[in-house]
Amino acid sequence: MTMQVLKAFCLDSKPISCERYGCGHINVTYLVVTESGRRYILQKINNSIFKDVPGLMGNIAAVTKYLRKIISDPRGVLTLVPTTDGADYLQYEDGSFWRVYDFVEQSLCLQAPESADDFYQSAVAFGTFQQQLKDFPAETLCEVIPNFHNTVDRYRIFKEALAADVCGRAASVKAEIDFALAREQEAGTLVNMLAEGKLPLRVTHNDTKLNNVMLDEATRKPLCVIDLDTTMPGLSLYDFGDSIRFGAATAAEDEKDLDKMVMDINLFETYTKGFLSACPGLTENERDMLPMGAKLMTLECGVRFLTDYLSGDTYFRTHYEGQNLDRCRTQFKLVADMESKWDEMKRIVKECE
Ligand code: ADP
Ligand code: GN1
Ligand code: MG
Repeated sequence: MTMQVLKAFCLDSKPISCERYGCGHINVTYLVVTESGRRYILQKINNSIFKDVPGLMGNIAAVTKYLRKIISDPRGVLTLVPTTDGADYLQYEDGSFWRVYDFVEQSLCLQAPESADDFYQSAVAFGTFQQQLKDFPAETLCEVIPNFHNTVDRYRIFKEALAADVCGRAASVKAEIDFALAREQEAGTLVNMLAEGKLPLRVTHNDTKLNNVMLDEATRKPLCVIDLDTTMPGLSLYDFGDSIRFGAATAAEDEKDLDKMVMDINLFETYTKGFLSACPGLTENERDMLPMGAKLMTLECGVRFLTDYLSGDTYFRTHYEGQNLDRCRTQFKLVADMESKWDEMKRIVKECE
């Protein structure tokens, strides 16, 4: 079927192979090689997670077109290969959605940092993405997943799940519920600042993991960020915060031994330095709120895991009973750890000025 799909795209010559590729969790990715030896990435877009594929592809096309005008290196931005009809994606006869990108050659895509510098370079990559898009009209992009980081709305859904308590689990997780509720007011900080015009609406990536950055094989410096599916209007602090939540944590998201889970302050410093060096265009309020971004993205994620636990694990895939509760606990442990390191986090941000 993939060979049929490929016929609809303007490749340089006939495709001779098409094999599953990479370690992504969302889309189905293939490496395509043509007769000339040229390589492409073919992806079947996950339209059960992404309900509005035309909207999503419109975002990717607009953002990459904008970046293409300001970046000269061909590997510096993802390049969509058009269909023979001149479209950015194909809806195949069975209803599935497909797109093709030029393969980013001579690159590395790491699953985990091999050194602190790899983490630093991922910060540079996402900081650069933010900086390059600082004048892009973010409000013209569609909200691929509505209210994705609207922490206030996430609390509303959490409280609904708590009231419904469909699995009868609430009584056994009182400590976690109390932890979340004690921070409800603070959880609205960023959303409120956005509403009051104190933080600018930006283009955000929303999946700032290391394996969404392509590094130059020779220099190990960033070439571009990939996986633009969740690119939408948001706050710069969402991208910064989620990177810290995931990348500066010392244990896995579902670690049971909470003593192992803290925020590594050195990694916080490494990421902050990389992000700010690449993104000098942040406003003073944005810079001031970087620690808050880290804390609230972590709190929000913990609340989402707790909500899913209370609702019977319907959103996040689980591999064992109670995994979402374990995930919630690591996130709340990280939040508590950030609270204990708050002054240091603030100092690090100040020292980067
Ligand atoms: P998912 O949403 O499933 O994570 P990605 O768009 O991140 O999908 O792609 C999965 C993997 O495929 C990436 O981690 C990367 O290794 C590889 N990949 C994606 N796009 C390209 C590209 N244009 N050039 C080279 N490799 C790519
Ligand atoms: C999901 O798909 P993945 O694992 O990259 C989730 C993120 C959460 C993350 C927590 C679309 O990301 O928001 O932070 O799990 N993505 C979506 O592990 O809900
Ligand atoms: Mg990915």
